[in-house]
Amino acid sequence: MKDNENAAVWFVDRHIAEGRADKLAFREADGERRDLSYGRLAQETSTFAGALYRHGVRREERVAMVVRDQIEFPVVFWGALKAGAIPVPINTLLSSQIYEDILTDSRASVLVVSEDLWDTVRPALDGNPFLRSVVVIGDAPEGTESYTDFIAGADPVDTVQASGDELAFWLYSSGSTGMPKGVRHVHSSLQATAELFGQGVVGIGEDDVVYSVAKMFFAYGLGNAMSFPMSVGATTILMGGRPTPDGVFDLFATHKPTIFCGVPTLFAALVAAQEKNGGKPETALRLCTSAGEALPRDVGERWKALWGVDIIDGVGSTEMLHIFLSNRPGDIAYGTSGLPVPGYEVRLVDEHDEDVGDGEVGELLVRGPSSAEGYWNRRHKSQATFQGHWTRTGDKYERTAEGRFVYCGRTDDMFKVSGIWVSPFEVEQALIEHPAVLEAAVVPWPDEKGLEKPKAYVVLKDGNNEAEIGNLKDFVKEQIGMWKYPRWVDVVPDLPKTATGKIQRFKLRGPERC
Ligand code: 3SK
Repeated sequence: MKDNENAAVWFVDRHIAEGRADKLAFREADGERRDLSYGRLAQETSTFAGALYRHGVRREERVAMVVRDQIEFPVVFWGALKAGAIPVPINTLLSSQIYEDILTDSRASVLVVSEDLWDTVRPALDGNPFLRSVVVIGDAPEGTESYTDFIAGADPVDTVQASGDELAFWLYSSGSTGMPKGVRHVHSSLQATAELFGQGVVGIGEDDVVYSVAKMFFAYGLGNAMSFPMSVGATTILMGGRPTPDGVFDLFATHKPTIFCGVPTLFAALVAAQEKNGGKPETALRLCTSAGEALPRDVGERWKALWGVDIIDGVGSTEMLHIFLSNRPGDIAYGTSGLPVPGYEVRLVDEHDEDVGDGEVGELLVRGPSSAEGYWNRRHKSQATFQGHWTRTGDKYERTAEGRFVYCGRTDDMFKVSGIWVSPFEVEQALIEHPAVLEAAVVPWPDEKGLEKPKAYVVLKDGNNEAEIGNLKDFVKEQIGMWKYPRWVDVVPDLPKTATGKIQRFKLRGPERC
């Protein structure tokens, strides 16, 4: 991509010049099960851009998207970029109140919504002074326009010239607490992540078929399912609905993805389901990626034993757009987040911003070409996160003597027991090594003296009951030491999580925590 080029030229229009007009870009595995070739994608994005102009949308105006993983997602996203507008994909699992907050905060003038999400989005629009067009993909309720009518008769337009430094799109980071923040990204970041992680680490190529359980509104899914495959002319399988183990097994058999991008909770559920079903799964997979939270070692090793395919676990952030620290094919240490992705640099620092040595815990800072421009209208938060070239992640890590990074928790999840730091993640890893435990979350809880001790919430695997977990406290003590074991264990049906699968430990903490 040239410095003065709109990202849509490299990701969309280039494929026509390179002879891929007939190549399959996107295939829906559910819903209407439609296909979209690179040729049609190029045409439809130019038409969508023309429709935006016709509706009076000007450069830099925001086009909010509450759109499922379906073929209109890439059309609206790249169509908006072609017009010089700013697409703002939004999590499809939010409440009406949060949609109202985000739509007001972003001041979007156009909103595109998938039909089945309309009932939740509709109450968010009352009194919104910024929206001029509300477009529903499907039948248009009163006061909206159907997607078909919105684009009907629009003249396709040429992609506007834009520089790599110009703002291209925003993503609202889910934020484990409080109101999501609009993270502003530039055109060149899309290509940087596709080249550094997608091509450089995953080795994605034109013949790959990708399936990502992380949806495209999430930075991890946007790269996995859209920009990485589109950077090489590969194919993506889209599933709009919620992934279940049976749904994923079906998709593996029918669509034969070669790259599967998952999250730890789903890998754990797939391993448990496969172990229960028995037999050796047949797939076309050559590599899996994991992110969202650290992949427990046990889950990675059991997946590899069952499928014979590695999972490269990595860590990224919405602020850095994608993964910057990762294991690599052929160089994997399960239970670690691997090494910096070539093209990124990382540091671990203490509370005085001094670098810490190997074996010590510090906050992870990262620098690289895909960092965001900042948050929208959050000056103090932007200043606290984006410090010169470095971006603070809020994650605590330890670097081993071999240079691999081991996740220790969020800066605000760590707590001290008898004056020694405890990483909830380490205790959770020990708990899920128990054969009856599917998932675990550990939080500080005050004992009778008001001193904080670990408390565990565990979800059992299907078919297991409390009688089968035996003494989980001793089980943990034996693995990771006396002071870290959970003093209380509650068996629960599920754990509170963000839409992208991160455990919301703050929801489990006792009210007394200072
Ligand atoms: O949570 C992560 O690890 C992640 C990875 C890629 C892109 C975005 C995020 C938040």
